Amino acid sequence: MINRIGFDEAMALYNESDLNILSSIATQIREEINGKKVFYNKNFHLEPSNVCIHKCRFCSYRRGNIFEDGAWTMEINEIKEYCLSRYTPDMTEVHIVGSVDPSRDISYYYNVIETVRKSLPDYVAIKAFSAVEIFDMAKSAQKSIKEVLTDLSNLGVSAIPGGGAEIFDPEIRALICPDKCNAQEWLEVHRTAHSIGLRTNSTMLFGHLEKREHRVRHLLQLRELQDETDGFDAFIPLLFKTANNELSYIKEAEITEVLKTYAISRIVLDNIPHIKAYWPMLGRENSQLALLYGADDMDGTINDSTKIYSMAGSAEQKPVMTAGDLINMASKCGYVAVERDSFYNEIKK
Ligand code: V47
Repeated sequence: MINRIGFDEAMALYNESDLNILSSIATQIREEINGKKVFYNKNFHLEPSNVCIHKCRFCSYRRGNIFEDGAWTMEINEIKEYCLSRYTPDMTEVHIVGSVDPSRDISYYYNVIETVRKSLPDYVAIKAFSAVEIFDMAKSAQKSIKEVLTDLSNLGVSAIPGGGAEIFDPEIRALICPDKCNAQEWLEVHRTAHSIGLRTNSTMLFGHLEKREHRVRHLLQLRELQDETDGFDAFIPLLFKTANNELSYIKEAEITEVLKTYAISRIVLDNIPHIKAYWPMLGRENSQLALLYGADDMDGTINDSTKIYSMAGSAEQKPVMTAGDLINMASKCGYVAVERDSFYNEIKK
């Protein structure tokens, strides 16, 4: 690739360009890749448990055991009931991320997938388990990552969400999430998923203890893996939400910094086709702004099925959006909303 942006240039753009310039560069790139389209899907989330062995300092969702206030863990017989309570017939995806629950072994997670697969029509794609959960399943079952991913794929998983990447820099990672898989291990799970044909997403948690230079290096590491495998569909910049966690003393990043980070992500990640403005985290208006800074995807209708961001203080306490809402939001920004499936195929009515 000619004229690819490197670390120094990305830092110079980040530090020296004003918002207008970043918006226009990011918009030019997003329109070259995705035209005037803003993608969305019809989906719901399943969070089987929030009891977790890991103690990520940014997390407001985890509980240390089932007796703590706000803890939950679903039995297998509750999974089907939950799916049927959230699923509507036009949905095309269920997004499953929970925790690393010490009371569960790998057979539970396999059982969750089998149960979801049996509960929903075949055309609903299962996007399941973050790299951290998959890494820990393999470790505790003494299986290889490839074996676990192959088993999950055979049971019906067709994509992996982007969670758990946080920030790759080892020093910052040691401060915010010291006890879970490291950057190389996260990347290895995604590399292996790509090698067996699973599409995956990627993320970066920003606005905590990291600096811009750590973000740019994180983006470059994702870009390098994408050069190798071409298996990432989307990148989701995740803004650290500050309520109810051990890092609550940090002030939430200003919207100008958030938008700059979206634009820099779009500019650096020249090989990842989609940048997602995840509205349960950003809120509706800031998601619209992100569309003007390189984002081309708004995720989905959600149907009040995720608690990760409401527990961290997001304005979206019961995240529900209709397709009409998403279409209007895109159109007010000068874009055309397009319904997609989990693999960015357009759904034609
Ligand atoms: O890995 C946890 C983040 C992630 C907080 O793949 C927090 O389509 C901000 O990965 N403030 C899980 N972020 C969610 C995730 C995701 C979300 C939307 C779409 C996709 C996708 C993936 O949530 C975790 C962590 O980085 N997180 N706590 C917090 N207080």
